[in-house]
Amino acid sequence: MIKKYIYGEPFPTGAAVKSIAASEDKLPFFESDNKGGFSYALSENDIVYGLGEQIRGINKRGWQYVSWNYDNPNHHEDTRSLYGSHNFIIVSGQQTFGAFFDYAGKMEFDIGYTKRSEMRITADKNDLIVYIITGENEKDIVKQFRQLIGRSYIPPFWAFGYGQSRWGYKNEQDIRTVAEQHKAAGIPLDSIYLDIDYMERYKDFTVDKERFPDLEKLAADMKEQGIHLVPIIDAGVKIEDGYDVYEEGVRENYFCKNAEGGDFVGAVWPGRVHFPDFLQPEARKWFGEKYSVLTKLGIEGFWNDMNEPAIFYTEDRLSDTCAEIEKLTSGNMGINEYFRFTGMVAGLNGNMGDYDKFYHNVDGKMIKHSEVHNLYGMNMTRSAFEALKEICPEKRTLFFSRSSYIGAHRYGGIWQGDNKSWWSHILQSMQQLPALNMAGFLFTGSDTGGFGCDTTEDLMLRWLQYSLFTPLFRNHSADGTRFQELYRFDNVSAAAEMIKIRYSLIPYLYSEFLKAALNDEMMFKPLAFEFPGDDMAKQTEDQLLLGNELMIAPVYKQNALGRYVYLPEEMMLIRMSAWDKYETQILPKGHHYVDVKLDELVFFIRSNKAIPFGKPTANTGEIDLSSLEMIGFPNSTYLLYSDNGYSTEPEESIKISALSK
Ligand code: MIG
Repeated sequence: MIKKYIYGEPFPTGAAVKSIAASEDKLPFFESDNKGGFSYALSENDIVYGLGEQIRGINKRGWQYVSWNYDNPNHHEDTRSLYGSHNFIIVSGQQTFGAFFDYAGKMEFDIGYTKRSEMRITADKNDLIVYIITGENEKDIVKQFRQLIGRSYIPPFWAFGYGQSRWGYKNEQDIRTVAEQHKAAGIPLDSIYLDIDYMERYKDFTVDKERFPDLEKLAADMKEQGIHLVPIIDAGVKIEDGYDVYEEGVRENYFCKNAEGGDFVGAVWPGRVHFPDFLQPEARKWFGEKYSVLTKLGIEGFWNDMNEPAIFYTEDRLSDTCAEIEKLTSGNMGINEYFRFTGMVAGLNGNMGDYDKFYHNVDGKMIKHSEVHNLYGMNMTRSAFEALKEICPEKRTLFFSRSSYIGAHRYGGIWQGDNKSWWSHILQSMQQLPALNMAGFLFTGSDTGGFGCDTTEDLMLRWLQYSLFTPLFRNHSADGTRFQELYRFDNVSAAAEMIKIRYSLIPYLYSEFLKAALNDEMMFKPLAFEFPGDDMAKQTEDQLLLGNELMIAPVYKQNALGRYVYLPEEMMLIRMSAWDKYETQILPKGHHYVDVKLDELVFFIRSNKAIPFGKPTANTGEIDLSSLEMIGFPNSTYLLYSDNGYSTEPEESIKISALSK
């Protein structure tokens, strides 16, 4: 059952699609201070799940989190905010219930941080909606919540293939080389991503003619090899005379305004930019239609970046900073002045104060950005999604965004933002998955191999052994870091084998994805969601259930040649050294140390279950569902969901077939 409690005058976020009458009774479970604060007494064994894309564990207890969409490529245990804000939690224990705090501005979730036994949730203002969900168990609560917020986005089938990306591919030749090298190394590939360098001076919806003289031909040549080009679109629009997007936006008042009513100026990659006011329906429509500039050239997928929005600096703050620095440096700079100086410079990027300096036009009323901050990225992706439905109504377009809020899962996927080539970020990504699924984000994954910092071959192999299970499977790295295309490593064949196994698993992964999307369920679950009475399952932070058949337990520590795995029931271990070379072993419930060599993939099949397993192909276009075999326990049946892979009304093309072993 879902109950809705309204405080003050909440800004309509668009998160919920189902309208529910507000309850008149007193808010259960929480104590409200009627100033935006809510407290809950945590019992010793309560677990708190949720918060989507946040740092730390599957169990969120013991830290303070801040919902404030934020570009933080250097995140670690200390971080409080990441790219998305997903204010949905499930408390599981003494009392079990779900709670969604629908609020567009900044919120704090102190989950036993200030006081171990207290959870305190605070919105900046007492203008929000709280939804309380009770149900049979955690899965049931998630399902009800997902019905409240609407069906998850389903990408085209090809989006389940492997993607190669790097910030730094500078021209057409770089792209062709990536395609050739994958082919030469026998590594399947479905997409190559275009980062900001394809644009002319980082201007959205332009193509640099010198470096990409004929993008249409390049896209067509790639498509012939089964490869899709996926360009990036940034939120900020470059200020440049003669640039149509800039000029139209100014003319039609489609950009965010400053306090004086002029167009607000921030600085990001293109230099000085204006930010489209994605909260205006007309601005959304206008910006969305611009994607057709690229779809006309044969582009079928996009990733939306910098849409928190990230702001490197604003002119006002920069000039104040420069004036202050001049004062600080005019004399002999003491240590205190030195730290003030470095602090001020570092504080230019993503400065909280800058988000108070611009406004959205909502039905003629000027709303301060900071009050609706977390809705910006979602509305950028909404703009693209809604326009593309008109432009290409006959097929799904691939979309994923960096920034998001609850509800954004209806318009596209998200990637997990800028991570690092750190071992801890394999685990971090894994721990985000179930919480993201709870909030409806099914099409997601991490920058495989790590975005920032230099990767190593062993890190890449271990990362692949985890990422090959995630719907979005993309190798992405930052300019200036060590190259990490798989063909650059010594043991290319081990990496290639992992990608082939991915392709063999796609029929299963896609089927489980469709089931999760169509039935409002999770694809990746914490063990405790299926084994609620099992105390060890409740503590397991580095294994996940995948779909209804699998459990994954990747190795995420350097130089480890195995790991401890907890089996909540008897399971079948699958050990693959190649897509067509595997051993199986049935292991009893309990703790096991499992050897996993660097070039092996190990995963588990649950009791009395089996999964379909296909043959690898060069790309998803060649996947043949008639050649599936079944791996797993004898006498088990699997229901395979499949469809034509592109229809925008997926349920019309769904085929369900029973496979048995
Ligand atoms: O400030 O476009 O998260 O994936 O490669 C960095 C360059 C801007 C951030 C994205 C990353 C992308 C990068 N972008």
